[in-house]
Amino acid sequence: LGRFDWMDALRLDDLLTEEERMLRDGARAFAQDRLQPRIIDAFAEERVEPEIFREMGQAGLLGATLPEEYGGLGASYVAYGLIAREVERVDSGYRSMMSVQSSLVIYPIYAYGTEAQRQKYLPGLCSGELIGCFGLTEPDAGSDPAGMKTRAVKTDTGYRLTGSKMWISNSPIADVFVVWAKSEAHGGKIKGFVLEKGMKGLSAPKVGNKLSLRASVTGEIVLDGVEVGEDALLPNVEGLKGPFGCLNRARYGISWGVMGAAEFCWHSARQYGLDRHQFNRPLAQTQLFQKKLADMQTEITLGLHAALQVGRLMDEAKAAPEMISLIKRNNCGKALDMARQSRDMHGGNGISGEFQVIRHMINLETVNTYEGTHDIHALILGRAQTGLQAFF
Ligand code: TGC
Ligand code: FAD
Repeated sequence: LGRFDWMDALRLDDLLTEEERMLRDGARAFAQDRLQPRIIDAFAEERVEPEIFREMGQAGLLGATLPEEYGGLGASYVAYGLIAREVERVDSGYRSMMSVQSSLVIYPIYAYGTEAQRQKYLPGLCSGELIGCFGLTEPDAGSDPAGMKTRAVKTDTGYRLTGSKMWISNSPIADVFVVWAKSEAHGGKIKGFVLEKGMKGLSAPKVGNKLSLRASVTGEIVLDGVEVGEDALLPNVEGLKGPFGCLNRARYGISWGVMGAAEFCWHSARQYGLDRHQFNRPLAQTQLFQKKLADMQTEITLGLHAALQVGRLMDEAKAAPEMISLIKRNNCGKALDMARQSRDMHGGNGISGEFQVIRHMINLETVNTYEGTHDIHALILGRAQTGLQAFF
């Protein structure tokens, strides 16, 4: 008979390669040694620490799937997911910083950019010397990015961009801005542009009073007639499939990441139940407590194995966007439920920042919303099985 490891019920570990286990262990050590000691205060003080990008870069956590010649590790998408899980075990905001940089900035420059753009930006983005952001959402275009108003107009030397982006992770501290706009010169189709901090007409004010993801800064991108050269255009993609190609990767990473946050909440509830006694016995010796722990163990195990399967398919270039919607939606929704449950199992202590579960719970509200809300992914899956479009 096999051995049962309560923390790895279906032996995910056996399904990883030696290299993936090594990268996972390195990411775990980095996250626990460098990120965990800072997060309680950083969240409480809404403090963003840009130097984290350089530290992540040194640890090889940025652009890990990129070929080595551009600053990556040539790692698998499974390894990328394992990194996201370890970082988000500490905080969703830190994972956000990592995944925007890797999937939403490094990836489009690599996949859609010229060789000159790759050479110019990728090494600095992978080392964390440069910080990137991704501007798709607008004040009046969130779930429906096709409704964007940002425009690129052709000039003699390039393009003039006008519009505004809203809810953009990292934008107030970004050096590099990947911005999506409708381009007149391309028949009104959506095109990507790479902008740089300091360009005339470009600003990125911070969004204040954010009660979730407080360790990751969020801002606007204001484009007040920003003039760029032809070399700012990402030439190799047009239409919504440009930004969605990036989102597929980020959403996939999130499906692993949120399982890391959920694992933290599960382990914390288990330990709390063992330590705390009421009615002359540990809370963990009550049937209700054990049922909740069993539910968490089950959902996390299933969520991780589903993410692993999609990761393997991504590495074989066989993953469909609907598969990613399924795991992004399921894992975010389940992680949020588990964080709420864990908060409850900690009783009054559950609302204290010291026990950390309420921070995960509050963060997961954002993660369940960004990169396509829970309901938007339901509509993507509903369309895929009925053939009927229910968005409008
Ligand atoms: P639809 O007609 O479905 O598609 C339009 C074109 O796009 C292509 N496409 C995809 N391509 C690749 N991967 C995908 N996942 C794709 N989904 C669609 C599609 O093939 C088509 O191409 P073409 O060549 O035929 O034109 O478009 P729609 O307008 O009906 O879209 C509807 C909907 C709801 C599915 C879509 O707009 C959607 O997913 N909305 C959610 C928006 C979203 O996810 N925003 C994310 C913003 S970035 C962010 O949140 C970062 S937070 C990161 C952090 O801090 O960690
Ligand atoms: P809306 O689209 O207005 O949705 C509001 C509600 O209506 C949701 O419940 C939604 O599910 C529902 N809804 C919408 N349409 C339908 C429909 N057809 N049928 C049924 N229900 C519907 N964006 C970026 O581009 N880059 C970033 O880096 C980035 N970072 C973010 C960081 C944070 C902290 C946050 C909060 C958001 C970030 N976003 C970013 C934006 C994020 O992707 C959007 O918030 C998200 O896509 C939802 O858009 P919205 O907020 O406009 O909500």
